[in-house]
Amino acid sequence: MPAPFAVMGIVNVTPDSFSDGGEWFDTDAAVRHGIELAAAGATILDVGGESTRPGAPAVDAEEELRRVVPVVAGLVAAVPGAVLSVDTTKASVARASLEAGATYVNDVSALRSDPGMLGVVVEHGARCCLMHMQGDPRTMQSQARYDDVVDDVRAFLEGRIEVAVAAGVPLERIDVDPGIGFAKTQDHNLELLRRLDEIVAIGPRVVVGTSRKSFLGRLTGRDDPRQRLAGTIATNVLALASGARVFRVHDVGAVHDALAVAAHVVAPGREDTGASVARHG
Ligand code: PMM
Repeated sequence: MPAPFAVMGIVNVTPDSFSDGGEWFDTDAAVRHGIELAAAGATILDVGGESTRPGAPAVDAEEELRRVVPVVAGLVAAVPGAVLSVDTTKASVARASLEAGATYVNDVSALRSDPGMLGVVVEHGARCCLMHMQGDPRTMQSQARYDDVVDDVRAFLEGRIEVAVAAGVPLERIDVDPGIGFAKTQDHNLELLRRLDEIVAIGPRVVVGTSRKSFLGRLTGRDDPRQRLAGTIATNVLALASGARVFRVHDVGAVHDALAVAAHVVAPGREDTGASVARHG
C-alpha cells in the first residue's frame, strides 16, 4: 500500500527566493541542505534555480543549468532513496537534470512555457507536476481574475492533463497542483484550500505548496516568511484531510511530523505503511 503522503523538500539554489533567498546559493550548501531535508522526512527533493516570486527577474538557461544540475547530481549520489525533482519551466534544464538522475519535473507553467518540455518529459519517462498559474511570475498578480477560481483551476488542470496524456505522458505519472499564490488573491487562495476536494476529484495525486507564503503572513501578521511555520502546518494538515498527498515545504521535519500524526486520523489504516512515516516509528 502506498504511503499516505509525501513531503517534497524545497532546495532553492537562488539568490532571491521570497522565503529563503540566498541561503543555499552554493552547490555544497544546497546539497547539504537537501541531505538534511531527506533525513528530516522528505522523500522528494525539489531543486530550483529560478525564483518564481512575483516580479522576480528571469534567469537564462545557462545560469539556471549552472545552479541546478550539480545540486541534482550531488543529491542523486548522496540520497539514493529520494526522488529528485527539478523545479523549472525550461526544457534544457529539465533534460540535463533528468540525465543527471532526476525523475520528476515540477513545471509551474504546466509544460506550457517551453515548447520542448513535453517531449523531454515523454522521452525520459519522467513524472511531472502540472501547476495552475495565469500569466508568468512577472505578470501573474495582475491576472488574478476568475469566474469561479476552483472551477477555472480545475478546468485548466483537466485541459493540461489531456494535452500531456495525448503527447504520451502516462496518466499515472501526472500530479496536479492548484498553484497557491500564483495569480491568486487572498480569497482565491483560501477558496482553493476550502474546496481542495474538488481538485482532488480530478483524479491525479494533488501537490500543494503553501509553505511560508504571503497569504499566511497576511492572516497571522508575520512579515518574516520564516515565522510562518504554524500557518504552513495548518494549511498542509487541512489539505491532507481534503485528499492532497504531496506537500512542498521548507520546514520538512515539523510538517512531516504534523502530517504523520494527522494521517492517523484522516487516513486510518494507512498511516504506518509508508517509509516516510515508519522512519519516525
Ligand atoms: N511554489 C513555488 C515554487 N514552485 N511548485 C509547485 N508545484 N507548487 C508551488 O506552490 C510552488 C512551486 C514558490 O515558492 P518558493 O519560492 O518558496 O520555492
